[in-house]
Amino acid sequence: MKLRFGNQWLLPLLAFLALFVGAIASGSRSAHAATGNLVGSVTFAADCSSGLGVGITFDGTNLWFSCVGSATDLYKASPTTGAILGSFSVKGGLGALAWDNSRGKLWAGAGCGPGQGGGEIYLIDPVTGVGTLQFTLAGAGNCLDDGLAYDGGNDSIYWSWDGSTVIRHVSSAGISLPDDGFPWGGNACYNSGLAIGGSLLYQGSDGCSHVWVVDKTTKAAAFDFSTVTPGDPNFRDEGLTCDNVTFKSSGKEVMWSKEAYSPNRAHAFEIPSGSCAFGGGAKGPDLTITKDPKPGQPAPVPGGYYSFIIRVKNAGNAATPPPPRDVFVRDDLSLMGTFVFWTASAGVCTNNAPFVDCSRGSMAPGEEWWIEIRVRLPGNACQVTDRAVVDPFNRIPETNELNNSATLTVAIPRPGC
Ligand SMILES: [Ca+2]
Ligand SMILES: [Ca+2]
Repeated sequence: MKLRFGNQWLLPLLAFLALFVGAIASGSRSAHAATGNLVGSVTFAADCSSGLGVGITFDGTNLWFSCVGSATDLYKASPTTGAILGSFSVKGGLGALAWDNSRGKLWAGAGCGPGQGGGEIYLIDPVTGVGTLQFTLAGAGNCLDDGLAYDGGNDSIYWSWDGSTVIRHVSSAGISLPDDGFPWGGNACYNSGLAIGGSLLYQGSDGCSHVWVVDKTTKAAAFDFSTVTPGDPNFRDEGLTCDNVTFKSSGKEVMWSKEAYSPNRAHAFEIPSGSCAFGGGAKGPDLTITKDPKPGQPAPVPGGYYSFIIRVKNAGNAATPPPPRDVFVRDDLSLMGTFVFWTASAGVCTNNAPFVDCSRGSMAPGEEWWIEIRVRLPGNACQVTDRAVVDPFNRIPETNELNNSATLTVAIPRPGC
């Protein structure tokens, strides 16, 4: 937004009327012209004490919005009724918001709170409302950030300050990326809201009521659409957020766009299906593994039996791509002992000494798989060690390939060790 003052007294009535006009407009257009159709509107049950709030984001269930220069600067609200479900005093002022579905937290920019210069980027716990400064970006023109997007595809942040025509692109640690500082996609006004949840970057334009969409890598224009809202003539794009959930029953995915001035409200515009998942896009498959001694067994003795438990999890939360198939674990017993037996929550293990190879079918997001392996320990070792690897031949692409092995070392008390 460009900071300004406006006459807003007609807006409650006009926002109400917009629902009806928008519905008529949607119904009168062909299915081919769906992008940009007004799908829904919400007026939140609380205004900011300053009268200004630019941030909006969707966490998969609810909308969150922020307030500039206000003691209460963060609200959680229903996307359908606008009812307030939670409120927080985080920093005395917040700007743009972006839900991070990988971390389950909110990224937030500055909103003219005490001491803020405009470049501060916070990560906020949605339960406690505690916000922690992550880094501060240079280049802010004033104390307000009105554009922030989190890209779960590569754990990065897009940021543009109030009145900007360039967009910063940094890692989640604030490190400049190769395309950092690229020009925005619009041809008039300034960039305000930013949103991403796939390969496209959505860019709002305060003052021009238009959303420009570019390929995030090449920056080539993909499409654009108007957000001029009948019955709400002062409405402009300040914050943007993708929502592929709220209107799913009607087969629609939307971009919420938030107005800065009271009454606190947002309109939802249809976007192409699959083009922008909430929260920066879901996290794809990520197999993880741990290995621990089986609890409750006697202390290890030379030549005795010993059991350990391997736990594999698909830590991703993505419905697409499909869950990884043929998940495979190789456990190396060469420095551990001799195989005795296995048992598992799913799948089959085979003794291919010195390996135990275990395989099962697909693993849905969040699904866990445990394998218990029993060995006979050597009679002459002071300690044994064992390494298990999931997807050892890397046949499954994952968001993190570096967390696929676990090592267990067990000391065997005996004289001379
Ligand atoms: Ca992994
Ligand atoms: Ca892999």
